[in-house]
Amino acid sequence: MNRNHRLASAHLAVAIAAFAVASCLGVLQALSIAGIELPEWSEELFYLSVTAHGVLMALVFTTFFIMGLGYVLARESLGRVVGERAGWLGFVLAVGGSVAAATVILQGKATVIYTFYPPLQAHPAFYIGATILVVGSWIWGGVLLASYRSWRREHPQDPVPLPVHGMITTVIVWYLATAGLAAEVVGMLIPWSLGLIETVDPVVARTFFWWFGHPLTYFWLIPAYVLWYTVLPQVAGGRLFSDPLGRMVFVLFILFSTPVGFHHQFVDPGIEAGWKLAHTFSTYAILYPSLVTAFTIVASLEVAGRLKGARGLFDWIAKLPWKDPFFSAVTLAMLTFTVGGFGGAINAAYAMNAMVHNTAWIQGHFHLTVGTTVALSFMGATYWLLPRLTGRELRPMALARFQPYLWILGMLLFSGSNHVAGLMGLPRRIYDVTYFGAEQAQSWIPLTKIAAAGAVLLFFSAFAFVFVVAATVLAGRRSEAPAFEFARPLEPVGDRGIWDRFGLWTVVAAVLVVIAYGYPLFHLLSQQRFGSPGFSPF
Ligand code: HAS
Ligand code: CU
Repeated sequence: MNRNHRLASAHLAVAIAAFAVASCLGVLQALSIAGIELPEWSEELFYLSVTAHGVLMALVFTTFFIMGLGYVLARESLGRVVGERAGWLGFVLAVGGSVAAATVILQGKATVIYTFYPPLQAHPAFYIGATILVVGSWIWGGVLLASYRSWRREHPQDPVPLPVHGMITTVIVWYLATAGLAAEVVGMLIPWSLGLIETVDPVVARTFFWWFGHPLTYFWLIPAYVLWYTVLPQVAGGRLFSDPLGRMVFVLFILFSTPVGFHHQFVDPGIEAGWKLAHTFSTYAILYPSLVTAFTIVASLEVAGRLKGARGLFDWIAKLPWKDPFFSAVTLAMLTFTVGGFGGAINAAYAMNAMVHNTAWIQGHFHLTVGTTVALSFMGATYWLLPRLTGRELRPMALARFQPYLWILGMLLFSGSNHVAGLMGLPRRIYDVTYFGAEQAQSWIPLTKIAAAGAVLLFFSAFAFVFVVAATVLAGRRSEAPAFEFARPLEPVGDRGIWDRFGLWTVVAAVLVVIAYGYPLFHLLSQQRFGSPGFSPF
């Protein structure tokens, strides 16, 4: 194990362990929805599993992976991680918080799904554990910022290396996002679950949740973009088409990730239509950096193909290294995002949202976005990182090559059928899709079976991924660790420019958050409020 990267490796190990457990739960849920009898299964276990799967995948796997990746990139492109001891403290806190939350979930005392909407109420250890996980991640953010500052003092005029530009963006988005979460969890849910206050206001809590919940999705996505911009063109044998475009994209995420949360609350009463429209506009603004990314990355790949001798319109695609598991995983993840992102634009349109909200379409959408675009990018990143961190070759290579394709096939079936079933009215998060024999429900049932077949393939793909990780770490052939190389841009970058002014952009972003949430929250709170006591159905 590379001694410089112990802290990062510890984070990545926790991420992959969480992913392994959550993958097993995922396939059970899909089989259950398809009406397949599982031994000892019940409604209670189903919802427990949905909660554990969501929390472990969306909150634990992603956060730990991103933290690990951040440390690797800081060390390799800035040559330092400042405050490594604090980093270990953050790690211990994050593990402790996750274990506390996972324990009460598995005991059936926190069956509140990963969005933990009140009035569903969990055991206090769930909310406190989640808070401690976030505190751990704040320390990680502080370590990255300290490393950046230390580098900046030595290089006042240089543009920060792009991988770290992206990770600093991630940290800023995370701080802005988790302010909303802290208000909800510390200000409302923890005192409520401890019995210090009797009731909680669901609409206010949901509003704080989505202040956090949407930028959370970009907290997952930006590190994947970092890999696409800074590693993928290098692995493909090309150049990054434009470095400043990458910086602009990251800065736009700082600005527009947060003031968009009402697109999750179109059907919530109590929020004025005008504000829902305002958040719709900012949602469409946040499509722009992804469209720029699509252009820049495809152009970078074309450069790679042309450097390898392609001359025709599309023959550069065949010249790309499709057998490299990092390359295929990440490129398939990107291709998936063309569909998943398009679905996002549909969700963001008020009228169309009414058709898909709370249906299986949504689980189709987020298994394409976070479940493939992000997760498959991270799996690919693991194939890139492992030989560099362990000094061992991937083993078995054939399985690593095959795994991303199996994931895509499984996801095509799983997510495709969920999208269609959602349009036909299948609600999300339900235990019994027969609806006690309702006629409309008949049309959903074949689709749930296709989804289950997809989920089985996804399970095998996840298993293959975890197997490759374990086999490589334990028994991979030792060889000299390849260097961490990042893509060079086509044109050299000049001096530090406007896109490196993180302080300025954070202030602008904070102002946008205050505009987007200040008045709506003031308006909500100035009306007479009615709270709800807690419910736990199981
Ligand atoms: Fe979403 C719901 C809108 C992106 C995750 N989203 C969710 C939920 C999750 C989630 C988890 O407006 C469910 C929450 C819940 O439990 O209730 N989403 C959007 C929009 C975008 C978007 C506008 N979502 C994401 C990402 C996620 C994510 C990213 C996770 C990582 N989403 C919504 C809305 C809802 C929603 C509503 C609420 C629905 C409801 O009613 O509940 C945009 O950011 C998407 C922009 C993306 C693009 C695509 C660009 C394409 C690229 C790939 C190019 C590469 C190529 C490869 C072409 C415009 C960059 C070339 C390869 C070669 C070989 C040539
Ligand atoms: Cu959103």
